[in-house]
Amino acid sequence: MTAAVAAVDLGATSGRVMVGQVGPDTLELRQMGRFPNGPVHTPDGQHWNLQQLYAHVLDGLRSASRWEDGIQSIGIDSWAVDYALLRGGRVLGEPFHYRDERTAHGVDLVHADEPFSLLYARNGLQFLPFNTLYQLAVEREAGMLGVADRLLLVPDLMAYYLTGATVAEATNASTTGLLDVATKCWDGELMDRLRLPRGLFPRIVQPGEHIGTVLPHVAETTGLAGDTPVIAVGSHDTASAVVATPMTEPGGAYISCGTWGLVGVETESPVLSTAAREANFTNEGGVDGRTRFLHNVMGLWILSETIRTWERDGEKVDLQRLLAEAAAVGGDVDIFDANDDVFMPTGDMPARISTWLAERGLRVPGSRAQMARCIVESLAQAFADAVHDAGALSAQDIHRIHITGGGSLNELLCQRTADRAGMPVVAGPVEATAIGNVLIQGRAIGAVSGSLESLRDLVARTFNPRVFEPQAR
Ligand code: LFR
Repeated sequence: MTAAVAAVDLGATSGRVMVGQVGPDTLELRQMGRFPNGPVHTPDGQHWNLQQLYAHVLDGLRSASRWEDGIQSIGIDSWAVDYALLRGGRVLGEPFHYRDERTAHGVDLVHADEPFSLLYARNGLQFLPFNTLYQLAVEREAGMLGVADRLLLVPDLMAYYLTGATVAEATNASTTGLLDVATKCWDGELMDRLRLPRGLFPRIVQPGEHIGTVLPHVAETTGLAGDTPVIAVGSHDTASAVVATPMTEPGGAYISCGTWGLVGVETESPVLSTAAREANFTNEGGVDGRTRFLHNVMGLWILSETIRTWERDGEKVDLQRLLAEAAAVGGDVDIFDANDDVFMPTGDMPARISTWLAERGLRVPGSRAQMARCIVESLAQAFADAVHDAGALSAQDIHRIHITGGGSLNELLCQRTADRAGMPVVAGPVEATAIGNVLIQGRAIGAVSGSLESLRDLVARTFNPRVFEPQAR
């Protein structure tokens, strides 16, 4: 049997709605709508415009139901950590964007109550200043937690808009810092210590569970059948991407490369060693109870924010041309540390890169092509280092790297990652996140069955990856 499902995949720079056809030998995706996303600045900081995203999602679902009458379910994934606060079902303002700098203060507040080493032992998460628990400390100080009675992470909020049900999907809940890494349940004791009301946090659901069926007005607006279920998938986009990474043999590491480069391996259980903590590796929840042992590298954000800076005055930069010119740059370029937090906020990226290099007596790129090359080389080195660390820290012998997401289309980045890591890079699929979303829905409705390994085997059979062999330069 082949089934049609709708995958809603919201990224930090764009969102899309796809129709997936899925069956034992079938896996096909068709894009129904793609729309831009990004921060919206208001006087109190940077937010997401989720009302607008929701309107785009409804449009995409309408196109999906016109394209294919038998849409059997909907799955939603997005970036992690961000949330809306609600009271009595009403959303209390648009969610903050994780790049909003208010989180720095939240870090001080939380670490005053619970030092990072103790937090790591409880939640297994790498330090990222925007993890939900730091954001919530700021909300607490602002008095918001006395008002709110519910917290919904972004994909859970979209599911609420579509169904009226309030749940917390497990893989994304694992990025809040408030899930016990051992039991995978909410850590009520930690919430008490941080003075976060336990009642804010909804029931946890696992990928594959039904969240609810679409509300009557959603069915009417989209043309979907009134009993169409919303099914929990790996609602953290990285969890969905890892599902669809064609790691069909042991020894593979993954890089889910979009705005971020999420570099790591899959493990059966968390790795909580001091070395893992010091290397800032995270243990996020994967589908089927797996652990995503990975490190966040800054990713294509550095390139896109550079281009945004260049385009500020209205000029348009052609990405393909820029990358071709970057590939043609002769000789070595000096590189920067793509893990340095200085590159995290929005703002003039080329200036930050130049300052970083100049302060260390390194060569500053003299042209845009050199700057692009310097960014790609810096990312490739950070990726290679993180792959090495992931293998060493998890005691896995890694000999192949899978790059999925938008980065898999960046040939220079794939080749230079292979060269710097000294192992082949298998590139694709580019839409791994949406494919992982489709696969978990497909399994929930019985169109496919089996373990993640057999789902990955289906990906490997239906998408042609491109292999970049390491070359000496
Ligand atoms: C990737 C991602 C990362 C998470 C970051 C912020 O889109 O979900 O996994 O660390 O965005 O949420």
